[in-house]
Amino acid sequence: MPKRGIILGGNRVAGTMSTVIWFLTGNEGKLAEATHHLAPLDFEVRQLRLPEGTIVEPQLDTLEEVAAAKIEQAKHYLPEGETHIMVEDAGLFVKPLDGFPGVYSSYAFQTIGFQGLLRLLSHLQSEDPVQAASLRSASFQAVVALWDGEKIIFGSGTCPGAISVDPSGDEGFGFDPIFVPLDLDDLGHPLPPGVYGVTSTHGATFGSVPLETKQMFSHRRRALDSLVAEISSQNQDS
Ligand code: ITT
Repeated sequence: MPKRGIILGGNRVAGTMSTVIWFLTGNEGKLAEATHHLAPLDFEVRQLRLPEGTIVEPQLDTLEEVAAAKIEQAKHYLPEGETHIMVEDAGLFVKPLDGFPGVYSSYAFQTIGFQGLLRLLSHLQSEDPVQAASLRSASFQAVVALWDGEKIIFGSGTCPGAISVDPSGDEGFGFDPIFVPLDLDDLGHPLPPGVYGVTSTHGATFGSVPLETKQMFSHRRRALDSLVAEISSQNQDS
C-alpha cells in the first residue's frame, strides 16, 4: 500500500494531501466506484467529460490495447497544468459465448442490452443452481490505465461469476442486473460455484446489492488495487 498522498507527486488539491486524477469517462457508475475506492487513499478523482466523438474507442483485441489507445488520445485534453489522467475499460466475458461481448460490451449493451444477452443464453438452464452457474459462467474484467505525465501505468482486475436466468435489481449500471458474483473466501479469493464463502451476495445479482457490497467483489476495485500496487512497486524501484 502506498504512503497516503505521496505516491503520484505533483497536482495536490490546495490545502489537502490529495492528488488529482482526471478520469475520462462518461459512465457515472464507473466514476462513483473509482471515486469511492480512491478517496480513502487521498486521490481526488475528477471526471473529465469531452464532447461526444472526441475520443474514438478503437475495436482492438484486448482491454489493455483499448485503454492505451484512449490514453494516447485523451492526454492532449488534460486541463492546463494537470498531469494525471486515467481511463478504464471494462467488459463482460461470457464463457459459453466464447467471451462475447468482451471488448464489445459497450456496443452490445447499447444494442441488445442485458435482455438480449439473456436470450442468447436461454438454452443453458438447469434446475440445479450449481450446474446453472457453471453452464452460464462469466466474468467482468477491467483494465485501468493511468498517465502520470511521463508513462502509462496499468492495473487489471477480474470478477468471476455467472449470468442469472432473470434480471433483478436496479442498483449499479450496465449488466449488473444479470450478474451474480462467485462467493469469496476470507482472503477475498473466489470459490467454485456452490461453495459458500464469508463474502457472498447469497445468489443476488450486482443489481440487487448496494455499491458497498459490489465493491467487495468488483473487477474495477481489483483493477484499481492492482494499479495502486503497481505505482507503489515502481516507486520502490526508482
Ligand atoms: P467509458 O465512458 O468509461 O468508456 P463505457 O460505459 O463505455 O464508459 P466500457 O466501454 O468500459 O464503459 O464498458 C463497456 C460496458 O461493459 C459498459 O457500458 C457496461 O455495459 C459493461 N460494464 C462494464 N463494467 C460493468 C460493471 O461494473 N457493471 C455492469 N456492467 C459493466
